[in-house]
Amino acid sequence: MKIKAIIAFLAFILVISSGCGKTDEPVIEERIVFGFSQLGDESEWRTSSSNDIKRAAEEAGIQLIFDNAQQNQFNQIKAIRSFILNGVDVIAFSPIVEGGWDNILMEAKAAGIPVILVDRNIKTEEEGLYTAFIGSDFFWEGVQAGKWMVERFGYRQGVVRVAEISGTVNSSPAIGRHEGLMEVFRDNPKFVLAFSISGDFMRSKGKECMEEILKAAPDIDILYAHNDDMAIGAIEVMEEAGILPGHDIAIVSVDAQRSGLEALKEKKINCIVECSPYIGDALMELVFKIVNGEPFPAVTYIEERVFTDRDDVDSLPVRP
Ligand code: GZL
Repeated sequence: MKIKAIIAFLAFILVISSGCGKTDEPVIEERIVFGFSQLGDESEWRTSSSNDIKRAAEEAGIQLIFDNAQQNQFNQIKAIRSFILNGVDVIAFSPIVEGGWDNILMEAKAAGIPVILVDRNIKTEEEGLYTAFIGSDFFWEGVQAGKWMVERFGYRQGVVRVAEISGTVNSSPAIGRHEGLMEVFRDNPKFVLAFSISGDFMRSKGKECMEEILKAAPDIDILYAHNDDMAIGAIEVMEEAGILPGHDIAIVSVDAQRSGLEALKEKKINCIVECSPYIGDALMELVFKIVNGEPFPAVTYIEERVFTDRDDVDSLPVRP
């Protein structure tokens, strides 16, 4: 009997020491801490982007530290540095402009913290300063805008004159959307960029730009606005001047957010190239893969569509 008792006791010790016995200690999963620097809140698109990232982090159980830089690169750099000092697991940011990021990204690299570019891209002197990019192909968007112009106006005799209200100077969307359009115009020389001015992706500046365009190039056929907010601002000025938007002057916009789609339904905008801010879930998936050491794509382009005033209204997306 004694032997059996001793064996049972030794077995008990073995089980406990091996840790395979049941423990009532709660297993606390370490939550991923994710620092995100948002560039600002200049447009409907940006608001949708911020809301989607917050929603996706909440649903993924990721602890999000969110900073709004109010359209100031220095604030973004400060936010990224604070994420580094906080020792977050992953940093991501939507870079307001392409340049000026090398030093802060070298600090993140030295701290061993992976960095994801979200939405916009950057240019750096050094290679390998960020881990992945997830966003849109802005050059493709510019090409789609140009293709619609050729399809809708290519039959015209003579020159087709286009004015451009571009986004934030030196931002990757403004650069890509311009270069994509120029690519199409190189193959269709009857299309001429008669005037270009930056509206910083803001509705208020879109109004100011359209006033300038009506002074400098009143005889344009098409307005190309790099986002809906600036297109809506331009529409207000056109209507105040007795110009029928989408008719007297055709309008091509980018984003396909709520106000742009409303104007498309009213045929005040003729074509919108979609730029999707709804990348929150894909971003969180990328964060998990990077943290868990799983394979992940270095570049993820979001699928996007082109909407026109000839689409069935019921087929258009409904935006929150
Ligand atoms: C594009 C994004 C742009 C949107 C604008 O990915 O960076 O910035 O097109 C927004 O509406 O302001």
